[in-house]
Amino acid sequence: FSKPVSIGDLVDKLDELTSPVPPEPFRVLIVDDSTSLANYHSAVLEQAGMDVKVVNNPMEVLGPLREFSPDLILMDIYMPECSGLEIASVIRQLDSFVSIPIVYLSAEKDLDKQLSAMSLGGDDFLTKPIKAEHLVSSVASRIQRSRLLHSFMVRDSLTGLLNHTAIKDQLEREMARAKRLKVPLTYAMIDIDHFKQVNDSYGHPAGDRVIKSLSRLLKQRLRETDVVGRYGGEEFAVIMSETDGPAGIKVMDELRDAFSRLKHLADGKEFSVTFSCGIAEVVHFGDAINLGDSADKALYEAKHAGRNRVVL
Ligand code: GH3
Ligand code: MG
Ligand code: MG
Ligand code: MG
Repeated sequence: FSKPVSIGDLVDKLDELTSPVPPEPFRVLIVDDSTSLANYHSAVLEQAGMDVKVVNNPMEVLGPLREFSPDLILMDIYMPECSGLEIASVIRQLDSFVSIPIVYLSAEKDLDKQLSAMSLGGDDFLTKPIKAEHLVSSVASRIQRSRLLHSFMVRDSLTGLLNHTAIKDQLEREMARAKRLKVPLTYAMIDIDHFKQVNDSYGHPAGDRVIKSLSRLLKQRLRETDVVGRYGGEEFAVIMSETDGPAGIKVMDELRDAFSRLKHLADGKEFSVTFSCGIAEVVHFGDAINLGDSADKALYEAKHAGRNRVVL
């Protein structure tokens, strides 16, 4: 190695390389009034391992857009009910879909018309008829780039955990899911104790290593279905689906104990660090409850009761 590499970075890299989670197949939504063409393009993309949904009536695009959550939309332009350009500009006005790639697939050969289509929220223009390999490679490369961009948008750069915005989005989604399925949900907020002192005594880079070691512990010990994020500087959030408060306490208290036992090293000096945790649960869905506020309150109590503890 030309540059010094920390054990932590190597562990992270190894985690990535040995991750048992296979990549999700690319999801493509085809909007085309021609059933036969749509089915042909769908077959081509499915042959390449992608998940495809077809919508023949553009007015019915919103449902599949929400439920299927495609990586990319392949959009016809001339359709009797409504033009693809109009649909694209509507989709672009929805917050959740501002960045979804929209690729026009049309017989339109006029360059000016193609350009004006792009200005209405399209990302690319492919002309029909199109060779199967060309369609597959155009769609795949767009999706790869957009997934990569998306992963940078939602990840915190120091720890690789979800960032503040992403964890809040995820909490809303998990709340909706828990309500729909009537299953409990637990939300935990973690705040490292006296972190200012850690920085003051051992330096900011040592503080950063403590943050990374906690994030690694959270990633290793929590379930695949738990959602972990870095909420702020030395604050973390965990969403545990299908878990009630008491079960959540057990999980978080084990983590608290494990973290407090870690030995950190700076300038040859050994030290340990603790965290406090506030937990909120939803079990009765009639109650209007703000999980963020409740967890915050519990965290405040944990701090005031002396830190290094978990409070529900
Ligand atoms: P408490 O037990 O009450 O939480 O005390 P505290 O010192 O942890 O609380 P406070 O919120 O006052 O201080 C948090 C400190 O965390 C302040 C800031 O300098 C430090 N911090 C925030 N983000 C980072 C970071 O990314 N890296 C490092 N090294 N320090 C950070
Ligand atoms: Mg058409
Ligand atoms: Mg704090
Ligand atoms: Mg703190």
